[in-house]
Amino acid sequence: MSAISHGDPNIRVLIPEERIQARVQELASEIRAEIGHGPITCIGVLKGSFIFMADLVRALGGPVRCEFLGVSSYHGGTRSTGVVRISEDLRHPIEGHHCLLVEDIVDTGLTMDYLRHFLEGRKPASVRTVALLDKPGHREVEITADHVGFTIPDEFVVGYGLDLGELYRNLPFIAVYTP
Ligand code: PRP
Ligand code: 7HP
Repeated sequence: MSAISHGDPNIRVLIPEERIQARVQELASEIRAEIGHGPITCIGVLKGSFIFMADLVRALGGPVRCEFLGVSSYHGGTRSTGVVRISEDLRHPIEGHHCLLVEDIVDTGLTMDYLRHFLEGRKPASVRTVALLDKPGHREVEITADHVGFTIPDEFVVGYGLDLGELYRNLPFIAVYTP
């Protein structure tokens, strides 16, 4: 049996696909209501945000630029190393742009905190943040995304872009992983 099937004994569905899809539409409406209908530069944090980013930019509609930052702090495990490493920079300048940092999850908060400052250093017109998942029980820095899809308990989750050792990103739902 495939390690990513519903039959995997290590995973339990936490947020089904339909709820994610409905919430992404709502988030897009909230974000457009806040930023307006002008251009938004969406900056997806790789790798985890790639599926959320793909769904969100289509839901946002209107003029949208897509940029990505390659970042990693978990290095394959279930605990943050506390060191945020940028492995791939933005391809284009964002000076004067209204930017939206797109994250799959805020856990310790270290990544979002670091990236917010990093982006502000590039002189954008504004930086707003969206995270599909928020795990507030695990914070090491006080930060909350401007827009949050779901608040989840302090458990390790996989699916919809989130991985464990690079597996499970392709699940269409969010699941709790228990070894
Ligand atoms: C994950 C996730 C966020 C970050 C959140 O990335 O995608 O970017 O951790 O955690 P934090 O709030 O504790 O900083 P990871 O380092 O696992 O890399 P990946 O996205 O390539 O899986
Ligand atoms: C990073 C991360 N990656 C996958 N699942 C989680 O619960 C995570 N928290 N932070």
